[in-house]
Amino acid sequence: MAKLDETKGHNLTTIDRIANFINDNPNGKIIFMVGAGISTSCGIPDFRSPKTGLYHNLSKLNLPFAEAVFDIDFFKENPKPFYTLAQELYPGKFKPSKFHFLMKLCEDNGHLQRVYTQNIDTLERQAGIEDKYVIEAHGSFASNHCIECNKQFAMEYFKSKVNTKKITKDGVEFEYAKCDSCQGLIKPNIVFFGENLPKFFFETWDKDLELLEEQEKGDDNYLVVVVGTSLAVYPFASLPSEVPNEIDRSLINLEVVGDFKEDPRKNDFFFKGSTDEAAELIAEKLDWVEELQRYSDEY
Ligand code: CNA
Repeated sequence: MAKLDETKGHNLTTIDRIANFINDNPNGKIIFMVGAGISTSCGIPDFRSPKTGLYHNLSKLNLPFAEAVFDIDFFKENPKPFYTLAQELYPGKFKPSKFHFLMKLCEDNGHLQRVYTQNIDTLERQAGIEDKYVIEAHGSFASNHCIECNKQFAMEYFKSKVNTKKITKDGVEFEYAKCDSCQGLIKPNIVFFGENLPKFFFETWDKDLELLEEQEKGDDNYLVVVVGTSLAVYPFASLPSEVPNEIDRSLINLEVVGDFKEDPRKNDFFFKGSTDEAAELIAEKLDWVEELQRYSDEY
């Protein structure tokens, strides 16, 4: 696909905006808001890309509607589609992308404020980004709980059940992970439709938002970079619209989405192309190419 770097009246490209921000501001900090698009090059399909997205591929699971795989009421009735998907997506099978490592390099160089991620693949942490910077807004596979009594369980228990499927004459069967206290179903702490986002997501965003609002008063400068997301799932999708007008927003994606489309601002930047290509171009401008390659090679 042709790369389009729209400049909307300002003379900088998106890549230059991000690279210059880092070069020119010793205290400059970036808030990344990311989605499934940063992990597609790792081999994990996103939800909504036509033909390759998970929703396109879910027909084999006989779901009443595609989102049912992440619907808590549906899971209570039939956990099998989620188990089938979990088996495909389980962390440990994938290597972080160039974009994950670019965010890690931002941390290494003191330019990372936060990574808000909708992804459940834990690749930000696997890229080495310190936990305090990563907000997994939709949870992850890392911990598990009973959906009836909330008892917490170690990752390994659910993992072992997901990985011991049986092939029967009726197809694939799983032995579902059940709570040893109440026999309720156990599921990873991934936020399903109909469940609340974790408290720390809202608490951290409130604090970061305060910093953005007070930028004028402090020594730090901030830039918001939205990457690889359709901005279709709320409340995460509303984060870019809450960013104060004075803060520049950049979007790196295959398409213009969400608030960048509905309520575009003069100081928005858009790079139309792959997230890994953007990572390489930004690294080139910053002389980070070798480190980026090293992270990728040594993983
Ligand atoms: P989505 O709705 O599938 O949107 C993905 C977006 O990324 C689309 O706008 C694509 O055009 C764009 N995109 C895809 N590949 C690339 C690429 N290589 N370069 C640039 N842009 C690209 O996914 P969202 O993250 O917006 O939706 C939120 C859901 C997806 C969350 O609840 C996640 O849990 C869920 N999800 C997570 C994963 C994962 O953990 N890797 C995978 C699939 C879905």
